[in-house]
Amino acid sequence: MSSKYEKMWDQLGMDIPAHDGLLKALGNFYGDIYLSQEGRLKGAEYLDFVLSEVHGLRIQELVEAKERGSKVIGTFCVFVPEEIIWAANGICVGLCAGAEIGQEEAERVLPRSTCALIKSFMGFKLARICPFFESCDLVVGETTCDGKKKAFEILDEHTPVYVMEIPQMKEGRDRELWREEMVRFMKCVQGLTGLTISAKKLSEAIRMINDRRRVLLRLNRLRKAVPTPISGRDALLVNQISFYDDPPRFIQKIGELCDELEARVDKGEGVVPEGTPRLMVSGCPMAVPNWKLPFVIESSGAVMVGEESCIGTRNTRDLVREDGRTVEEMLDHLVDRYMKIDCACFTPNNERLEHVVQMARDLEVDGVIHYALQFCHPYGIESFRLERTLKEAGIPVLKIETDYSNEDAEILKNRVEAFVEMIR
Ligand code: BJ8
Repeated sequence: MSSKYEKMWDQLGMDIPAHDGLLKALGNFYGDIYLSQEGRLKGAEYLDFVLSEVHGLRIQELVEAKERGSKVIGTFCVFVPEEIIWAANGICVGLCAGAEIGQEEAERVLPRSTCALIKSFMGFKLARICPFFESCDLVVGETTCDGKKKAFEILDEHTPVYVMEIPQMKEGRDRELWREEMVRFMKCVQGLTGLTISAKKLSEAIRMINDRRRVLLRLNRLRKAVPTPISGRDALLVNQISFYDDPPRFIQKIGELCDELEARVDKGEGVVPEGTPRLMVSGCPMAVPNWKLPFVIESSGAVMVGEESCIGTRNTRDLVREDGRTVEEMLDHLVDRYMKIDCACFTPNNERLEHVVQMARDLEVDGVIHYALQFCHPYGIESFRLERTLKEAGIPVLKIETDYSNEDAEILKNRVEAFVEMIR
C-alpha cells in the first residue's frame, strides 16, 4: 500500500517512515488476531478490506471530498452530535486513539499517569502518524473527564480544537446547557463549512446516523443467539469501523453481513460450540486497534457477546426521533437522545448500572468483565458500585484495569482463564 498512497501521506505532512512501521505492526497484529480465526463470515471480507485500506482508500476519499469543498471533523467522544456535521456537508471521523503510539512524545506534555486513550491521541498527533488526524479541518473535544479536558488545551497548540461543554448531571438546567452547546456547535460547524443547516439536510443526517445505529442494533440482536454466530472480536471491529467508514457503505455492508448471520442463526450454527461461556465487557471504549482484551477472552475458552461501551451499545442503544419538522425541533430531539448517554462522567449515573444488568440478562451472559483503562477515574471508580450491583443480581464479575501495552497480557490471560473456569 505504501507506494500507492505515499504521495498523499506526504502531502498530509505525515512522518512516512514512522507510519510505515505502524502499518507493518498493525498488519501483523491484525493477522494474528483476526485472520487466524476459523469459520469467518463472507461478510468479514468487508472488514478485512476496510482495515487493509484504512489509511489508504478511505483517506483518499476524504482528500477528494475536501477538494470538492467538504470539511473533515474529527471527534473523540460519542457525545459529539455528528448529525450536525453531516447536515452541514461535513464528514465526521472518530479518531481512534487505541494504540500505544508516540508514547514518548505524549509523555513530554502529559503526566505519565494519564489514561492510555488520551496519551494515544496526543501521541498520534505529535508523531504525525495518523492520516485521519492529519486530514481534519477541525477536531472536536469535550469536557467529559478532566484528563481529556486539559489535554485538549495542549492539543489545540498543534491542531484547531473546538471543545463542547458536556453537563455533569441530568437535571433540567443541564439539558438547557446541552441545548445551548448544540446550538453553539452548530454555528461553529456552519462557520467552518460555509453552509447553513436546513431542516431537510438535518433530517437526512438524522436518518442516516439512525440507520447506522439500526444496523448495529440488528447485529447486537443476532449476537443473542446461542451459540453466537459471530466472534466478539469481529463484532467489536464492526463497531470500530462504524466510526470512520462512509456511513451508507457501512450500512449496506453490515446489512449484508447480518443477512449472513441470520442464515447461520436459522441453521443453529455458531462460531463456538454450544456451552462456551458467554461474557460481556463493560466499561471504557476499545478504540481501534485495541483488541487486547477481546483476544484474551476468546483465547481463554469464552466468547464475547456484548460490549457495554461507547464502541458498543452505549452508542447504538438510543435513536433520535425522526419526526422533527424544523431545525429547532430536531435540535430538541438530538438533545433528548444525547442526554441518554450513560457515560461514567455523569453523577449520579444509576442508569448505567441498570443498563448493564439488563444487557447481561438479555444476552444471557455467564459473566461480565469490567474493563477500565488505568488512571481512568470515572470508570475505575464507578466499577465499585457496578460490581456490587452485578453481584447482587447474581451475575459474576471480574474487574480488569489495563492499558494498551502487551506487558500484562499473560497476567490478564491467567485472570480471565481463572474467571472462565470459575463460571464454567
Ligand atoms: S461518552 S466513555 S467516548 S468520554 S478512558 S478519556 S473517560 S480517563 S473515553 Fe468516553 Fe465520551 Fe464517555 Fe464515551 Fe477519560 Fe476515562 Fe480516559 Fe475516557
